[in-house]
Amino acid sequence: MIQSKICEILGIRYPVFQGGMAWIADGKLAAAVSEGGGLGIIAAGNAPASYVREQIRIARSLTQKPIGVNIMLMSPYVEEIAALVMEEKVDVVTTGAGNPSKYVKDWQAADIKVIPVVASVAMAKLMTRLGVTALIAEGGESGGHVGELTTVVLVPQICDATDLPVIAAGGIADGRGVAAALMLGAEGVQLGTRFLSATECTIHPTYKEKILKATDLCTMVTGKRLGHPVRSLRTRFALNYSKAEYGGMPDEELEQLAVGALRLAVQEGDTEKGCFLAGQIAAMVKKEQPAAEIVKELMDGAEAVLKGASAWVR
Ligand code: TUI
Repeated sequence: MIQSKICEILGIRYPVFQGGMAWIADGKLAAAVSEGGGLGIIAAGNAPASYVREQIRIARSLTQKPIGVNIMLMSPYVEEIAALVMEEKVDVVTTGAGNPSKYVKDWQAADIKVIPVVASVAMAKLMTRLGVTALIAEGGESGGHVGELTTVVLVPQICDATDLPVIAAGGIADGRGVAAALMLGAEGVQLGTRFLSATECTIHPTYKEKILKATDLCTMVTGKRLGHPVRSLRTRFALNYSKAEYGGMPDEELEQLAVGALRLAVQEGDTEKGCFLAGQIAAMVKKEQPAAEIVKELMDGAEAVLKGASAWVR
């Protein structure tokens, strides 16, 4: 069985995090992953604090195991949610899309383990100085808001820059990806797209179907012009957005085009106006299955790969 320090630190069986996908990673999905031995993470996204509180309570009603909340630092509700996670005593906070420095001390004082996503070596060093618990190094293969570097390039550099445990994210679909991440120096992995196919994931059936039918070149990045590149499925919406982006649509109009697009995909399955966030591994998601089975399959797969690889060493 593969167990690393991060399992001990967090009190989890397998070093597998389920990514905090906005509007998708709710209390039900997070609880299922935690029950399966990984770390389930509720996404705050752009949702109000009341939604996040409700989801935390749902998760707590379904599992006694540790759960996390992902705070999207660009959210208009970030201050309220930063306070809420302390009131609700969540076990772990992960952050994304920015610098969480100003909240770290308070969270630590509340006994919350803080695990920020870092997209650069400079941010990894800064977070290490603040004494966070671990770091997530997320490469640009991931879905949603993406950084510049790929996982295979980012992870070893982050590992070299810190003594903290590093969790690799972006482009990981199965045991091979988990094994590769461990070989790069990571102690654990975070997956988002793979969990879209979980039985407990309550996205619109159209969203699930699109993931299950995806092929290798079916994601694209839009939003670079406004400074917020986002990877999603190559749908009518994404292609129209891209055309507008490179066709000179004014910034305010372009921003308007994306408002509510995520919710429309997740809740309505709207392929005309919805933005279906997905990572490059969408094509490797083959079937719907319980979250716990996904976690187990990832770790059994990694173990088999690592055992096989060690046989090459003379
Ligand atoms: O955050 C994500 N993925 C996301 S957030 C999101 S919602 C959104 N909606 C519209 C525009 C943008 C986002 C959908 N998917 N992943 C974690 C992540 N964090 N990736 C990259 C980063 C990151 C970027 C900059 C972390 C730190 C950072 O620091 C910048 C600074 O302040 O120095």
